[in-house]
Amino acid sequence: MSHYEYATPENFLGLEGECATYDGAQVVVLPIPYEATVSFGQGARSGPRAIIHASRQVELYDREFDCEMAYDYGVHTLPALAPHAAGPEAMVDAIRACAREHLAAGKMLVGLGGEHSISSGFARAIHDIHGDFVLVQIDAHSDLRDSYDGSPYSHASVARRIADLGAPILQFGIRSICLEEMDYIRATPDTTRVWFNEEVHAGGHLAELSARITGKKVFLTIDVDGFDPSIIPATGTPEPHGLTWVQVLDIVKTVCRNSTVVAFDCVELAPIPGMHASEFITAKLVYKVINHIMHQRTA
Ligand SMILES: [Mn+2]
Repeated sequence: MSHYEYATPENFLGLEGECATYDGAQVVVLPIPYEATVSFGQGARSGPRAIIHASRQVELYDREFDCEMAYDYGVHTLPALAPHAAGPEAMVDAIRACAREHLAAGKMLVGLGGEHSISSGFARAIHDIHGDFVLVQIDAHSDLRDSYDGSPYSHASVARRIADLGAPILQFGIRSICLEEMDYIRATPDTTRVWFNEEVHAGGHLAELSARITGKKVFLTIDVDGFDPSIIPATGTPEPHGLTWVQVLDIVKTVCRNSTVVAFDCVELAPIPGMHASEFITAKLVYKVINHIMHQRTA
């Protein structure tokens, strides 16, 4: 057997043993390579596989917590959820049914997209299992159109579909928006709060974020295009003047310290062949976010 080359398992972080089994893991990663309603650059369907592959090279030791945290909480990676041929609404239902099963089992659920419409399925499952929750969204786009390209389940309408569930919507880094969305934001100031990119760059947003989520359940969704494209260029609709690594993590830390994060997803990575920085940075981000969530859960 020693003649055979050793290969790290093709799961999130490349974990082996008890901590990678379903029963032995508190965190479950669900890859959703779904891409049907994208408007511009293609490739989000390759996102989950690229993130998982890159994650095997992410250092498990996290200096911030002074331990190899993944071994403490355990991470099980599920097989990828197959795209539903009947269209976006059927896909949302399929994601909802799958997510509900793992939330009901008490797992911290992590979705890897895929296009942003997958978050609608997660949100419905969270609503089914946990009831009221707040959406915290990091994104270049507010995704608040009532429909886009004729579909209410488009990735460009995902936040609106989640608002339909009664969830307050808190958004950070928005810098591409249409008039319909601006009108909606102005009409719903109590339930929709948007910090545009220049407001995040100016600072001062964390105190209000904290006040709006304290004691509540949160669904955290990170569209990688929320980052500046100089950090993560591999996404379908990159926008300039995005958030930095530190700005995103400050928002994540504030969310984790002041609320209970019940699910998290990371979407819209569209890998550029031969340019692996984006998937590695995304993999590191996902591990970092999980560490903050699980640190708070076990504190
Ligand atoms: Mn976006």
